[in-house]
Formats: sequence, C-alpha cells, structure tokens
Amino acid sequence: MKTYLVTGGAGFIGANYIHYLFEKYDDIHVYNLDKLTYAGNPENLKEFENNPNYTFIKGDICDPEFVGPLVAKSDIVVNFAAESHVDRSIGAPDDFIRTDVFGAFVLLESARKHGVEKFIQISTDEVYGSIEKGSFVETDPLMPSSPYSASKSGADRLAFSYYVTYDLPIIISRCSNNYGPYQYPEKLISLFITNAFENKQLPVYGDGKNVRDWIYVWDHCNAVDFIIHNGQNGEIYNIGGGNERTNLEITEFILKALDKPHSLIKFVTDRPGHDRRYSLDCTKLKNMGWKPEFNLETALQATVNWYREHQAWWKKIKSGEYLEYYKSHYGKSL
Ligand code: NAD
Ligand code: TDX
Repeated sequence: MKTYLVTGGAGFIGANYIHYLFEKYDDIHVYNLDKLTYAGNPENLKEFENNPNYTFIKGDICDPEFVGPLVAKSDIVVNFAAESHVDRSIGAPDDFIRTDVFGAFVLLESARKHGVEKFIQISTDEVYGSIEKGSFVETDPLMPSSPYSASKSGADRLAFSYYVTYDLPIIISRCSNNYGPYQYPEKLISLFITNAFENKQLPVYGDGKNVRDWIYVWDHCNAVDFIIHNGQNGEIYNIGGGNERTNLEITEFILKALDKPHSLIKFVTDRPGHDRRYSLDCTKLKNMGWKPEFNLETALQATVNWYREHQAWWKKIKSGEYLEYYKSHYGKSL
C-alpha cells in the first residue's frame, strides 16, 4: 500500500491525477491537501468522498504545522498546488510568490525532515521562456518571463537544490499546456469552449498566432505516473503533447466543433510579455518508453463534449454560485 500526498488535488490537473490514480491502483491511499482557492473545487472529486482510501484536507501548503504530519504519513509527494494563471500573475503576483515558491519550500523542508520515497515537483514548460525555432531540452537555461513562470522557476530550482544538497529523491516534470475535463474556465480552451456555448465573445490576445503545445490532461497524469516509476532522482523530464498549434487554430477548432460563427472571435489587446511560442524536445522521455496516447483533434472534441455534458459544473463557477457555496461551507479563507 503506497500513500500519496497530492497537493492542489482539487484543481484541474491534480483532480484528474487523483482520478487517474484510483483508476489504475487499488492498493493506495491518497491525501489531497488543497487550500480551495478560487481554482480548487472538491466537486471534481465527488465520487471519492466515501472512498476509505481517499482523504481530503483543506489546508495551505505554506503552513508547516499542517504540512509536516501529512508528509510524515506519505511515501510519495506530488506537488501540483500553485497559482497557475499567467494573466492573474500579471495583475497580482503576491500569491504566486507565496504559494509557488514559499509553499514548495515548506513541502521540501517537511520532506527533508520526515523523509519520503519520491517528491515530484510539477514544473512547467513556461520556465524556459519563449522560443522562435527549435525546441527546449532539459539542460537549457531558464528564461521565465511572467511572474507566474518566474515563481515556478524558483520552485523548480529549489527542488533541484534539495536533491543536490540533501540527497532528497526529487524529480522535476516540465509539461506543456494541458486541456481536458475540470479545467477552470479562465484558460484558453476551457474559457473559449464555455464562452462559445453561451454565445459570448472569444477574446484572442494580439494577432492570435502565439503557439502552444497542447497535451490532453490524462497523458500528463500518465507521464507523472511513468516518471515516478521509471525516472531517476535529480532528473528533469519534459512532457509534451507534440501538438503545436496557434491560438487561432485552437479557436477555429472550437467554433467548428460547436457550430458557432467566426464573428464570436474578438481580437483584444495583447497580454503583456506574451511568450510567442513554447516547444519541448521530449526525446529523453521518449527514449525511456513514454509517449502521449491522445490525438489532439479527438481529445479536444471529447473535451468539448465533456463541457457540453457538464454545463452545471462550469455554469456554477462562472455565475459565482460556486464561490458562495464554498464560502459558506469552508469559511472565509477562500
Ligand atoms: P489549478 O489552478 O487548476 O489548480 C491549482 C490548485 O492548487 C487549486 O485546487 C488550488 O486550490 C490549489 N492551491 C493553490 N494555492 C494553494 C496553497 N497555498 N495550498 C494548497 N493548495 C493550493 O492549476 P492546474 O492547471 O491544475 O495546474 C496544476 C499544476 O500544474 C501547477 O503547479 C501548474 O503550474 C502546473 N502546470 C500546469 C499546466 C497547465 O496547462 N494547466 C501545464 C504545466 C504545468
Ligand atoms: O482569453 C484568452 N485569450 C488568449 O488569446 C486566454 C485566457 C489566453 N489566450 C492566449 C494566451 C496564450 O498564448 O492563449 C494561450 C494560452 O493561454 P493560457 O490558457 O492562459 O495558458 P498559458 O499562458 O500558455 O499557460 C498555461 O500553460 C502552462 C497554464 O495556464 C500554465 O499553468 C502552465 O504552466
């Protein structure tokens, strides 16, 4: 029986990862430590509420008193908890520095004190910055350009330092842009699908030609599982979907899938410091035997279908009803 501490498990990728774990393993216990910020939603894990192998704990990764006993009980720590939206980091960077950097530090210190079998720091492709041509390999220098990616870079390198200095069993993953079920409707794909359903405009930043490499969230979860079992301590692994598309290409796909007109597209002022292109060289992971399973067009269509079938989920979020509900159930600290 392995015990996992998944932080940020009520968010988009963390929730999918917990679904993934319970689909794959019977003999595990999962502690899900999540602060339930605006992005955390326990509804994402409703089906596990009565599962004796699942424990949800509302708490902050920045609080060592809280984190210590949980880390002490866990074999594997997977740190997804973060402020994750670039636009929010431009408006108010404070929480990004606090959670993404200091929170990672608190988790690492607890791991140093109590010992763990594996500590996975979920980093991101954004730490490399933008690249015009070619693709980044794991040894390339970090050139983050937003307060979000700079915070993630801080945590990424701090985690590495705990491997070098304290010999902690750290592995760092750097994944590209995820899409799929349970994504908070503020990111490109989840926002545009839900806006299109409501016949609202789709705000494309700048000329819409920025390129992202899209990966279905299930493939990301699968890659994290793969590196836990096959990765080497102290190593970094790029995880990419191999699906580079411009934002306009993604937007057009969504409009077509929903049979909505192009007139919903609205070109708006560009994001400050907007990275032009992200691209990962994933040869390292490929040579170890991992590759993504999902094709972009099929999985994006499945994602559109998921949002069609789960309108109550995202409408509650978009209307503000969700925040009101959790404020009354979990107190004022949202
Ligand atoms: P998300 O914003 O949907 O979820 C983040 C979760 O962390 C939420 O449930 C939130 O409540 C929780 N959280 C925030 N602050 C916390 C704190 N102080 N203590 C405990 N919990 C806290 O984010 P996501 O898109 O699921 O991303 C998860 C991780 O994956 C992040 O570390 C992000 O940097 C990384 N990542 C995301 C992508 C992507 O495309 N979304 C790509 C690569 C890497
Ligand atoms: O309304 C929008 N209009 C628009 O044109 C939004 C929300 C985004 N965009 C553009 C900006 C980017 O070029 O779409 C692209 C994708 O934007 P986001 O969905 O905000 O993602 P990005 O900024 O690329 O960062 C994401 O991928 C890496 C995640 O949010 C990060 O958490 C992850 O680390």
